[in-house]
Amino acid sequence: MIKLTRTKMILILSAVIWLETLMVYYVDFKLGIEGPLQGIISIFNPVGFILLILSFANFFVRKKSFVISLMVLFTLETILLVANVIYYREFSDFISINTMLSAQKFNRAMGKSIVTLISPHDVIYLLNLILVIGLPFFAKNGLLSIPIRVVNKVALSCFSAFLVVLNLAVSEMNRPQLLGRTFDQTYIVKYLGLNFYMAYNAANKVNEDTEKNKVTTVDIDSPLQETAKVYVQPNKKYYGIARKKNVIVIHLESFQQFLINMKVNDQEVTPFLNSLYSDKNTVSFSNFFHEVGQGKTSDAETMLESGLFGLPTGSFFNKLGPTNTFQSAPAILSQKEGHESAVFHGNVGSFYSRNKIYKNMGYNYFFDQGYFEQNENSNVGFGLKDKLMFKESVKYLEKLQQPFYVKYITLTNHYPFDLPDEDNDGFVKPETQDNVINNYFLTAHYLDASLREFFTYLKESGLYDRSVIVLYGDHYGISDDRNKTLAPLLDKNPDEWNEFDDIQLQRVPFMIHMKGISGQVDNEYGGEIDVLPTILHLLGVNTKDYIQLGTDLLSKHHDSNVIFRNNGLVNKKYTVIKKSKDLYNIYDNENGQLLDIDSNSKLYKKITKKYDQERHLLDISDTVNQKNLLRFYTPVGFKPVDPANYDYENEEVQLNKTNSDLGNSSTSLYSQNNNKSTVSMYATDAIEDGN
Ligand code: GP9
Ligand code: MN
Repeated sequence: MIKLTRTKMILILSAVIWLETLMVYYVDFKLGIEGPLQGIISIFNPVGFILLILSFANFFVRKKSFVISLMVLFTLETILLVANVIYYREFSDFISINTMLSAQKFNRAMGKSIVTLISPHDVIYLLNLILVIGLPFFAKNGLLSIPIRVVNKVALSCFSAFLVVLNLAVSEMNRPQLLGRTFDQTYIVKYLGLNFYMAYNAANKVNEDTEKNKVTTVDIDSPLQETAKVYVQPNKKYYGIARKKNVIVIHLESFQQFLINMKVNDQEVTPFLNSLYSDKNTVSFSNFFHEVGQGKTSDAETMLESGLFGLPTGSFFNKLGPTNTFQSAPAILSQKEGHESAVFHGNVGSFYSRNKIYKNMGYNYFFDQGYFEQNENSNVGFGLKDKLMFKESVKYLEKLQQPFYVKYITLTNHYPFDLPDEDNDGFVKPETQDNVINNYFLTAHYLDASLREFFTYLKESGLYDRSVIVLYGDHYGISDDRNKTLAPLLDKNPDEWNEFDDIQLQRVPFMIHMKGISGQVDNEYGGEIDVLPTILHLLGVNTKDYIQLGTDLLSKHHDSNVIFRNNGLVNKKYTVIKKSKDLYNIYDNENGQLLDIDSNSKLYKKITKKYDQERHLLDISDTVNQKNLLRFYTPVGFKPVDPANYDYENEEVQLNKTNSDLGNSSTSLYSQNNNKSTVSMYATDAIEDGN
């Protein structure tokens, strides 16, 4: 009979959970582990936490207490693992504290016919049952009664904690801001392990709840009063001109305004967008800025859909989106104007918790990566190449009831801007010493070509005439630390580059394209927060009762102060950066020079007062979001969204059912085309498409 010491017992049981966790990672979960470093991290990430948890039993001196606590901890770890496996099989997601508390969903997975969710290798978990039952038996031998020396106990726990910290450090190196930006819970599990994810999720939940619980219904009063002051009257010339049209929003990933009309090696980088920019049917903005924080793409989405800002740190989508109340574009348009809504995106649906948030926003459909045909060449970076995403979307788009509100989130023009050679149609990249910059022009060029193909289809199929198409760049692609290398391509001197230039480069495109709109390049200053009221007014929806913090860009009363999430303000005349509590750098936009004025001067005081006033909008936004205040306020005529009404599985079946249920009254393009698909009208030169 083997004589086990306490330490050996803990190590053996930890090893069992560790190996089972690895089996779960590689057999049950789809973590998208790529490359050797991620592989190594994923193999070792469970160790620290498991040891830390099981070694807790060491702190019980009496043998009986030690054995019982070890049994309990080991059983808990097993339950956690098995429950996650079963839950994942149903939802492709991990258990969060919220799902445990909202019994409905949890029970759905746990209560689902066990046969459908069970897999042959689950038999291995029975081993744990045997171990637990056998534990008191092993305890009979003498050695387990010898308590571990205090130093050793502490050493084991410290060593485990050290492993957790080491894991965190290596992961942050491989994926900077892993926790700060909380891209995706899959990433947290892949890099930091399931236990870490559960603990992190629980800590966040406690944090959020303390914030939210401090709140009462009257807390909405002040944001309501303040946003009422923000609202501006729409411009009669534009109000309602897109009523009952389809809305196609195209999110241009990492696309900066400087690309528009730019030439590299005598070639236009984005010839199609250039033509659109000055088209007689496009209102284009030349002084439009992104306003995202760490949540980047998701912050842009937050502003455009909800009219509120992202958070000061992290992504609102991940942190609060899954549980917050929204009054956002898809629900407003569905309720006011009858739009059916959908999102198309080539990445997995769990990224930025989109698969949860879109339900809270009232999106009828979300077509993520899994809905698109893929092969070994179709993906790059985060997912499906744009040309294929657009093409693949059409079989769903044509079946949406019109008018529809759809959003396309492009992906290929994303850091590090990789594009296989065979996808290059002959574009010659610039040759700076920074390959990221060089490649950026190539992927932007590719994105441009994918848009041309999509527009051609829209025209072919007739959708074009019935749609307003909104395009915007979500945020920078070239980060500030690369701007000096970029400068010569923009005909700027890198030695003179400064913070003023960095801010000016945060311009991104914003274009509204619609047949019959009186097109022009509008030099008004604005930012992403202004898009929602602008679009809603074009569609003839009154925004007065909504808590939205931007102002209609087409209104004569538009507020042209643009505030950045983490510092800075730009308006028609000045660019202001706060350096410390009472020190502001104020630049004159006309010449880029620092204003040489005394901090006691009237002008300085006026500008800095305005700065603080405008930035107060961020505080209002944070209060509304962090306290989830929209749950206490429902605008007149708006029905709160029930996320349970939306299901993003088997969406093709849902679409077909709606089309056939509606019969002759179906307004989808497909129905209008006598139930004939328009997919063959889509032409792409993407090589993966067999061309
Ligand atoms: C991921 C994509 C990129 O799905 O939207 O997000 P980003 O890294 O730009 O925030
Ligand atoms: Mn982005």
